[in-house]
Amino acid sequence: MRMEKPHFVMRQVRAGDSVRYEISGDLRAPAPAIRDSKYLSKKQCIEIYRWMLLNRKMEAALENLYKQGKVVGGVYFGLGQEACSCASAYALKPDEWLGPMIRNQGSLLVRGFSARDIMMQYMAKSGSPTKGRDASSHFGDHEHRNVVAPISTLGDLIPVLAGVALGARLQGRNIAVMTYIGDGGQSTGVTYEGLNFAAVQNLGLVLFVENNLWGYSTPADMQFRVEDLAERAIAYGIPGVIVDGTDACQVFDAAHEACERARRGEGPTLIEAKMMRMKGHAIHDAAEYVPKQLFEYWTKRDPIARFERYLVDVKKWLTRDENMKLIASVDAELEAHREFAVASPMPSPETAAPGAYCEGCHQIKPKYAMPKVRKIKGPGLKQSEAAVHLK
Ligand SMILES: Cc1ncc(C[n+]2csc(CCOP(=O)(O)OP(=O)(O)O)c2C)c(N)n1
Ligand SMILES: [Mg+2]
Repeated sequence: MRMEKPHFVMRQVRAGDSVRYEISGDLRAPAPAIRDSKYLSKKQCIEIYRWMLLNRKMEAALENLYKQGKVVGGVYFGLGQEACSCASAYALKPDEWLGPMIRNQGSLLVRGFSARDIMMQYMAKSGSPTKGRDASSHFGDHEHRNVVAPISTLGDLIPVLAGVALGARLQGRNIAVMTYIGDGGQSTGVTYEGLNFAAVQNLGLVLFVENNLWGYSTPADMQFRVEDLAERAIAYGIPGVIVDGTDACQVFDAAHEACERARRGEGPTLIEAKMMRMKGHAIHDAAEYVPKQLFEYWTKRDPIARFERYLVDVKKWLTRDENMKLIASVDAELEAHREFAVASPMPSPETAAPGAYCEGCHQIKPKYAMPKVRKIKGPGLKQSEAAVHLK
């Protein structure tokens, strides 16, 4: 799935203590056309488009809530990455598993969290997924939505998700499990360990490497030497795929094919999604270090505008009127969630301590049962040495 290669070079310019980046090359190239999906129906394309709209509009609402002083802590954005979050998670089945990273708020929506859950979480409301105990992304749902709660340490979700796939394998099932890592985070040791383990065990891990060109304020060119991060798949002995992360159809098709491979028990896939982080690292970061031309280049590749043009002008799957109605319905849904979240109470002080450690208040039940194994009887084997095999 080779894609257009942007031909520009970033250069670091130092003057005394200050550092800035200059960019040179051809930044005038027009956005390529969306590629038709091999798998998505008209209805599914429109559904993904709706998730992407909700993702973006929810983040815009969160920015306003932050400016009104209603958010506790920061806000993280996936602006420009909505196609990658939404179309990837859309490829998973309900009983499969997702481990989202901080920018994958769209994936959380697709997986069944509502905009109000995410907004209440940022405002640390008592009705939020963590009941006000965390004010950003550290939540999941093991019971219903099969979402593993992330921790901040970059890369640590990879072996965890590999472990979830191994758990399913011990139940005699091959499932797809999906997680994400940034261009910065993929350089961590645990990324290597987790992916290598998944590779040798043929576990159904679908790893999206979200190459958004920045790891905090460090440009991609300054943190790895390979041209495409998908090349790293060669070192694990697994397929590496490159997609245009701003093209929802390409993202879905790659995710779907990787999930199908996982379900066949053929092992992990690394998918590099090329796109651009269109805001700073978080709301406190104005991203002034990013050359303006880079924003202009990627604005032409805005995932929602491109998908909208594709659905309305190219495929004619939505009339202008239907598109307006769809946008209005997303606005209305979001406004109801925003109002609910704002009006809901903060936790009362006495709820702060209980539940931090389980005092019988949680029932921790395994999602899966015990491994399905059988004992192999062999001559000369003591009972305790008997090997176990999967059924
Ligand atoms: C192991 C580890 N090192 C450093 C950090 C601090 N940190 C948090 S986000 C970030 C930048 C991540 O960049 P990237 O992986 O490209 O993801 P992006 O923010 O671009 O989505 C850093 C260095 C961390 N959370 N974990
Ligand atoms: Mg990055």
